[in-house]
Amino acid sequence: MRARELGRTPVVVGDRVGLVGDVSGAPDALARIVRVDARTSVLRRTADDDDPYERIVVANAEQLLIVSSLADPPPSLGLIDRCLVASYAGGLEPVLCLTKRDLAGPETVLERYAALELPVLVTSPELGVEAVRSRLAGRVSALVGHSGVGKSTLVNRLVPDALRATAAVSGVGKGRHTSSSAVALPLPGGGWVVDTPGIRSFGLAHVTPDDVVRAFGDLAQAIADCPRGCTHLGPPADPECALDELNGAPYRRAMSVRVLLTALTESS
Ligand SMILES: Nc1nc2c(ncn2[C@@H]2O[C@H](COP(=O)(O)OP(=O)(O)OP(=O)(O)O)[C@@H](O)[C@H]2O)c(=O)[nH]1
Ligand SMILES: [Mg+2]
Ligand SMILES: [Zn+2]
Repeated sequence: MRARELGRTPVVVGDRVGLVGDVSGAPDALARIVRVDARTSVLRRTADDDDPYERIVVANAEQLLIVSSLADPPPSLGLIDRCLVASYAGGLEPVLCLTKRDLAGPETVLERYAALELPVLVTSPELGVEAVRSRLAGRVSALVGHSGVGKSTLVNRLVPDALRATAAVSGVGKGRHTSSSAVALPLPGGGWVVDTPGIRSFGLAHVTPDDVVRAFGDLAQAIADCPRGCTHLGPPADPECALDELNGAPYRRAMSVRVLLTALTESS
């Protein structure tokens, strides 16, 4: 339980805390959280873009696995864009995790994000999870995505005694979620994986275009030359955006980041 002196300080999954009391973990043992350590990263989302109430999805995660199924439900590029934006803004390294390869191919999704040079994991019941395992080894990673994309299925394959409930995709989009709270589980080889409940949208009311662009070293330097208040979308919105002066790979990356930034101007 929380100690009274914590006041309103939120305690979220991934937080590192100080405990006093009985930390044996035995049934009926009672310990109090007396301190929440400074966070190294914070993944935030708002309920939607018009409701600026911010919630923290996970604290201290180093990686965000953006989980999308290739079919059933079909991939939502808009949600992937939004999760990428939140990940860059929150200081997490994004990883694209495409599930249900047995049902459809990954080509269209991969093409959209190619210039971002993201790590990509592709899974299916027939493929082993070794690549996922080595990606997560020794690090704190969170899984986010729509309901029914296979987050808990993947966690169960990584952490055999996790026993996370999974369920057929029947009520997706109707507010039915199989997992109802975020849980951090220790990985057998070290590191943690955080399974989160499915989300329908990812509100970005708290994110500015600069937050996103600054996650890319070369682009961060370039936008120092942008006019004040530039949204980096290019003409006609920003005819003097310095991203248009780039060439080669940085230019291609900048144009991909622009695709993501349009998520900030659309509603979730
Ligand atoms: N064909 C196929 N089905 C899969 C795959 N991965 C998961 N599934 C199925 O997809 C359904 C949903 O999986 P879950 O793991 O419960 O999905 P979730 O993302 O945890 O869903 P929420 O907890 O509601 O957010 C289950 O019936 C799984 O068996 C896959 O690679 N291929
Ligand atoms: Mg789940
Ligand atoms: Zn600009």
